Amino acid sequence: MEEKLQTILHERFGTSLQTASREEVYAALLELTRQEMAARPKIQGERKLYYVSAEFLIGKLLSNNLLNLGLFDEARTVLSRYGFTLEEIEESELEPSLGNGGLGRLAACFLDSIAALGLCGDGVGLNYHEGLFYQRLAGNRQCEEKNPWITPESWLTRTDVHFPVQLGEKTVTSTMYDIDVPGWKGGRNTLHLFDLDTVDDGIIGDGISFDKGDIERCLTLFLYPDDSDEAGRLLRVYQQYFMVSNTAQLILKETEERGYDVRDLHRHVVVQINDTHPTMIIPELIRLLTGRGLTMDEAISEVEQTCAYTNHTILAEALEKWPIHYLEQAAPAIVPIIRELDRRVRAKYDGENVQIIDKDDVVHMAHIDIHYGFSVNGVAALHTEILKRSELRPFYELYPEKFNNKTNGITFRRWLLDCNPPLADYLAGLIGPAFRDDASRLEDLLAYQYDEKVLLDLNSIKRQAKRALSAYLRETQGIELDAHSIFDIQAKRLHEYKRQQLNLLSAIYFYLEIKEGRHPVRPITMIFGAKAAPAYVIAKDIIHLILCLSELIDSDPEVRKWLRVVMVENYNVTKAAKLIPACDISEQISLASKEASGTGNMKFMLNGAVTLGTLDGANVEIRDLVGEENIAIFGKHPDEVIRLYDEKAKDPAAGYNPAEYYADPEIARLVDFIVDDRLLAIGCREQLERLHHELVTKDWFMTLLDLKDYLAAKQRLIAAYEDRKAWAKMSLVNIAKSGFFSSDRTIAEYNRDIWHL
Ligand code: 26Q
Repeated sequence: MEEKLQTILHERFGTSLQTASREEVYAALLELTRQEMAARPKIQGERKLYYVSAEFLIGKLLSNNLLNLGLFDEARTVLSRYGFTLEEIEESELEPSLGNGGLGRLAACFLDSIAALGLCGDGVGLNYHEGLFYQRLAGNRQCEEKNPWITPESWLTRTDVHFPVQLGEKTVTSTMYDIDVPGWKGGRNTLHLFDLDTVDDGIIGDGISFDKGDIERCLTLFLYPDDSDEAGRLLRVYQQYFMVSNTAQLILKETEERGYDVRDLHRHVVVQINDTHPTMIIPELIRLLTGRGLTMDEAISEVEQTCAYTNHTILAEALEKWPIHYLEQAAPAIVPIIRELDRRVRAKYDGENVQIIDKDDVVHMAHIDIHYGFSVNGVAALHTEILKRSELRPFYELYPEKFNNKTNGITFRRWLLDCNPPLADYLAGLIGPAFRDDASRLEDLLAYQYDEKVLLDLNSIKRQAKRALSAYLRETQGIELDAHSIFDIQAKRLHEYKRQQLNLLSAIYFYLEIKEGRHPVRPITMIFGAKAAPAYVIAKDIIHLILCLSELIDSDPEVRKWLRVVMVENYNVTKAAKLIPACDISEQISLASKEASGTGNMKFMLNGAVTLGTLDGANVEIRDLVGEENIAIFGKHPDEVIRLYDEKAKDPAAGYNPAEYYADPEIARLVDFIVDDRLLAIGCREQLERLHHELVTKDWFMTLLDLKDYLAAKQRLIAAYEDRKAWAKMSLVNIAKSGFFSSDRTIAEYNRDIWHL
């Protein structure tokens, strides 16, 4: 490798490893890695998977690709010979933030595992020019800025594949870009990202604003931060149709090129629809197949056996519904097909709640997927049960055989081997390297749970990671942390159901205790990482509170010795990889029944953090694996929460009422601090009062209901930290039991039950 790098550096920049800049070394490593990837065989198969997703949150690729190519250790050694680290070289790479959060990152982990297992499957999505906005923190607020990632030195390859797509009245011509997906020790698949040559980065104005009317110039400029931006909804439909029309045309073209008849599509192709965003692929495939001579019956039957749907949420507001006039405007070609699909459903079933087009002429995207797909899966055991029992119950009654669970997973290549080499290397020294290929072998670690030396080592690896994070935050944000304090981390999108506000009430509790002279046995560092959707008002108020509390504490020398509140700017995949190895307490505190799965919970566990969490999503499965004694569970049971919502649906005066909890002076003391003069002196009265009012009058996600139980659980966990050996044992058990959450296991299950590749 050293020689190859020298040659590239010499030929491209007339320099060498001795004299090159970090940027030049990055460019050379990128080129070398791209060459190595191109030399890997493409994974082939009689049956091919297309994983269609509006988001692929792939993150930086250099170290990850080197790892999968088996070049990671060599690269680290060669670089260190010339005084570089791989980490600092990778700083030259811009992160492709082509996703919002969990759903997009899951798609990226899945691509990694599909290739690792040698399965023939490509990802298909959109080539957003700007990733999810860059979050700048200023004036105790989030400011959104553009977040470009495409540079002349990137992983993208422009192809000569183009398709015509009818957008509204006009037909545009797409261009396909490819990114190689190298599998662990194996061949490669591809991520295909479609784009339009006419898109013009020059139309971006202040922050992330642009003219949404000019579709040809703005179509793939931005990834949508979620659906709370009213003005962007129509553009989002244009994007979705553009994505799936290209995907459908690619599928038919490749199937024919592979020598198969599209009349047999379902034997050679399976399409996994990642949430409802790619749903229009169903009518689009039907349209194209009828165009190729199949009858409507034949086309529908083929597509029904080809498409499978994954549901990622039970929050009603996140289930996509589009007024039919949006579709008429953006995707007129498929409207007649959607009407035909609706007609057929009406002929069979009369329940209003299972129709595709409702009485208000609104199209329910998930209903298309469930009627015209052969599989419907949830993403964690609890989530799938809730779908069957409540959210999708009428559909479960129609099609029980379609429903199945696939508990999410994460790729251990990125989330252990790549992000935490000290831990990975230590584990390899202890239990051998088998766990690198087969995550379930991490269980071999259990043999050491009473080994004092190992327990001490694990604690010192954690401390080393905490020091590394402190150094990083010092450089990037000028923040100094105490590596002997407890690192308590909540890193995920900001959303009321995830309840960052609950965590903040515990920060207020500790603050007030310290002010009254009762300090914790050891300092606590509370770290947040979270972006809020730009139009999500309360989420932004919560960020404001995090930042105001942080300022209040930092300016109080008496308190800051014992408590810190730190907000990491622009939380993304890169930041996650720095935070996760350094975490002691993993905050997974969503209102039970609301978090479909969570995947951050798995990443923290794998890196030895102990979970403080509710019985929600995959937390339930984490508890089942590690046992009650190795996790801190608190809060109301999901059944109880669902019951409270049901009561309120029947009678608005019944069910959960925050006022009843606010009447408790201990709770009021914490909540009222949000509008205490000390915070009002720092922050914005309007924002703080709005948040306070929301909590005491609405509190839709039942923060106050779980508050006391949460405080008690957190205090128990903090006390438990003082028995350093017992803590290390908990940490060890968490690492050892995390193998189940490898996305290799998840993908093997998708293949066994759904894809049959
Ligand atoms: C919907 C309509 C219009 C515009 C945008 C959207 C939209 C965009 C993104 C709706 C949902 C999303 C993202 C959802 C998501 O990330 N869900 C998470 O998926 C993870 C992977 O399965 C789970 O672990 C999380 O629990 C779930 O919240």
